[in-house]
Amino acid sequence: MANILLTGASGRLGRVLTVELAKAGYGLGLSDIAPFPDTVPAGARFEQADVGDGAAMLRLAEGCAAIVHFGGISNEQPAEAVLHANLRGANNVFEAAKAVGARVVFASSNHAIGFWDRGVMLDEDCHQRPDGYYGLSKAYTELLGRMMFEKHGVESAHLRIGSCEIEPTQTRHLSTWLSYGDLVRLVRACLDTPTLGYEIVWGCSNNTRRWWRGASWARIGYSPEDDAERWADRVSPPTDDPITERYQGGSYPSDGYSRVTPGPKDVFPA
Ligand code: 15L
Repeated sequence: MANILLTGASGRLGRVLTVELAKAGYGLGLSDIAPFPDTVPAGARFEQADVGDGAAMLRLAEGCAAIVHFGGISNEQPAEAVLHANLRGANNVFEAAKAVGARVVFASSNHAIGFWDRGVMLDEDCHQRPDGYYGLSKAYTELLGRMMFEKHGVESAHLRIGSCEIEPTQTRHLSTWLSYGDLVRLVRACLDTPTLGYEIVWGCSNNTRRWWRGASWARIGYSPEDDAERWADRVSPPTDDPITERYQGGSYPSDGYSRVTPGPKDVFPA
């Protein structure tokens, strides 16, 4: 099986991927700015490194067929912090991929499109509508991947992950949930498909109430098996915040929101 570099290995999703990709037989190089909290699987190696360190990323990517990039900041934070970890980090990962001839599987996020109204069915090529600096960093990396593919032939998949949790706990999750099992199926599909090209991919399960049409799923061979609907009678009810409840990004659009009059619903055609 191919050698893979996994950034963000010490994070919640990185730890899930570490176990499952090792079990599936991929050769794993693991990296994170934080120490790895679990036992490193047999045959894998871990090196503590900052994704903002380009030389380290290049060294770690040597001999890898793919970089699964889950490193960086994973929630809304001040712009300066996001710029270093997520923009500089993404540049370093893509430069390393270009240098060693690897493909990139990137943990993008629904927050790249978080200002779309709920209930609007979106395709992968809808307008990016980031709901904060974090979402903006994901939108940037999606565009970085496009440039890297068109200019240098670097293949990449940008997984617009919804809510990857053990189980859905909020009403919004009935639309946005990605089960751990489907996360692993999704990443493996991106690693195993013979030709990846450049793809934006919705990172959700086969939720009855999802807002995202997965046209790219068939191209990469991803078949989600789970559906959040099973939890419909157990999730917490909607909040009383109209901004949170209006937009797909949930609490992120509402974080620091200072617009006086609500934005019109039809700024962009879906
Ligand atoms: C994300 O991108 C975050 O990393 C995660 O912590 C959740 O907030 C998720 O989005 C979500 O929208 O539920």
